[in-house]
Amino acid sequence: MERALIILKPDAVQRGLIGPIISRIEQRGLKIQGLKLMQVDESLARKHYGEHEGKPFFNGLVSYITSAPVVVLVVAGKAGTVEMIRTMVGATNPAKAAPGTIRGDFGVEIGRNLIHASDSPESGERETAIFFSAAELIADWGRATDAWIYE
Ligand code: D4T
Repeated sequence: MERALIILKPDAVQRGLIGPIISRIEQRGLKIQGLKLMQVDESLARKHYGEHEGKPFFNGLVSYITSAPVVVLVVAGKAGTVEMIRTMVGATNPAKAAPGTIRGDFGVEIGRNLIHASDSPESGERETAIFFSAAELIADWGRATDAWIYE
């Protein structure tokens, strides 16, 4: 199993897109291991986006992600799941994201790109540990449909 941290950013929450976006994840057959509504503070935002510190869009990115509540999820599946989720999310710039992707169906501009998803299994583990305590995660719950999703 591998897992990704997903953030439904403030624009997704404000626009009432929590349900439609989470539906896509559920309908795909992926398993949710953690889920909560939270306010990201500046220090958490700077930690999460540390690789972008110093870039021209960094301050805007921090103020965007801290501007209103977000929904964070941990989503798991067999090997290849993190890449599958990135494909579902679409290109960073919604203006260039393919139709059928989350950003390509719901967004128009890079500074309001609705969703974050970890870019590798390693990032998935690192980011999960930043946003969730062990007690907030249920890693191994059995799902009645598992045998109908995985052979
Ligand atoms: P996140 O990290 O939010 O899932 O987005 P991506 O993984 O798809 O893209 P990223 O890390 O390269 O960028 C992080 C975040 O910064 C915003 N951004 C990025 C921006 O506002 N202007 C830019 O020029 C870039 C490259 C959008 C996503």
